[in-house]
Amino acid sequence: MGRFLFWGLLTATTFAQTVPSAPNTDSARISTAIPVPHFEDIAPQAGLTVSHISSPAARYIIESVSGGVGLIDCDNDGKLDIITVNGSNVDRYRQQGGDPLITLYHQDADLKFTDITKQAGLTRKGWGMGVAVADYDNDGLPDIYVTGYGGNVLYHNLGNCKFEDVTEKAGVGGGGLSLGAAWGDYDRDGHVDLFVSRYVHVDMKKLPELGSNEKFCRFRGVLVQCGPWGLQGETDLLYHNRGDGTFEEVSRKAGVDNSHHYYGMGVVWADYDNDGWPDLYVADDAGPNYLYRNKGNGTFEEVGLMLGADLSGDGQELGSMGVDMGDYDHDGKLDIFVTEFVDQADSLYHQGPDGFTDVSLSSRIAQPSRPYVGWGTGFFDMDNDGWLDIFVANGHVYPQVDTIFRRPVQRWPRRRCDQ
Ligand SMILES: [Ca+2]
Ligand SMILES: [Ca+2]
Ligand SMILES: [Ca+2]
Ligand SMILES: [Ca+2]
Repeated sequence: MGRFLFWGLLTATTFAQTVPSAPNTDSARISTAIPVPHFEDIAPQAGLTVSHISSPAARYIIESVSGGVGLIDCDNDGKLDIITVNGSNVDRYRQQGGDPLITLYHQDADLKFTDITKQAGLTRKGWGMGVAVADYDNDGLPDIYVTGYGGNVLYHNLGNCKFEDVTEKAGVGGGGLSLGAAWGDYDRDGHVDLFVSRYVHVDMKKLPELGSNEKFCRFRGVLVQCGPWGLQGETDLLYHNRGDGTFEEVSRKAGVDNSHHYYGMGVVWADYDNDGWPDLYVADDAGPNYLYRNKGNGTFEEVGLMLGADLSGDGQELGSMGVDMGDYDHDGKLDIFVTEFVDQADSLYHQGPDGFTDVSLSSRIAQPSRPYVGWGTGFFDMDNDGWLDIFVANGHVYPQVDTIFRRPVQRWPRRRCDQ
């Protein structure tokens, strides 16, 4: 999701000059040596103007998640179109069943986009969370899968950016609070399959009120939303594509159903062991992550624990959100990057001969990532030098933290000067 957010809303323009001299620190010396590409936010003038619907107060955990972005060439004109996920909030969901799950922008000439959501038939309402694009029926037209609260949606592309809601027929409605989705042909039968991660159980009629529990609804002494600790986690879903427009939910049979009920977030398919079978990584919030090795017979085994790709380098369960895989050091083995909660270093799992090692400290990723809650992410080569870079979209789940961060952040430099 992060990768799509990045490419969808920002366009590289020029390369900046070398950064001026800075204090004598290691990080400063590195930044002076490497020219950094500049990016310009062109979303408003490009017509990408539909507001994301959310609740700034984030009174409930469901109000602190949502907001994927996807790219699709919905009419095969050679130019990418943009899908944004809209979100909702508790009041709107209760009163009107939420909001249209997504907005589809068609790319016209000169980098201008037009909102074609309605004429495209993408009108299902709910509470959108994520989006994944693939041609599930091999007709040459990319289709759209949207995750959300209260039911997911599969939109079949009819051509010319017109879509039909085929969720019921395909049997991929899911339910609960679904967040991540990733398409991958795990059994290599030529029909792409679909994995969906789900987060916590949410009952809209019985939401735990902000600050209502001393243990689970406080952050650094401040009353905040409740969860995910103390809430029931949902299972995950794997839909096998039958090739006739319908799917079978096989997560339990395949061994990827998340029987521990961890809080599922970002997901990615990739063949980490280069055996030709796509494997699966699931980032779980506040718990161990899963690395599922594809055994090639329709089933998977969890190897994240054995290979050292499930916890931080010092064995801590982290609040994992986004994930991507890429071979950042060109040794022929895929590595894993995972974004984490505030006060936790984002994880960079380097794959060696005997498994994975969290190298977030030695790679200098740890320090800049600790102050933030990391969300969507992606490996990409921002300056075309052949080496993968990493983008992270940061945010927070507790708007109330502003009240506790404001003073210490402002006072810190003054205290140093006084010494
Ligand atoms: Ca299709
Ligand atoms: Ca398949
Ligand atoms: Ca594999
Ligand atoms: Ca590597």
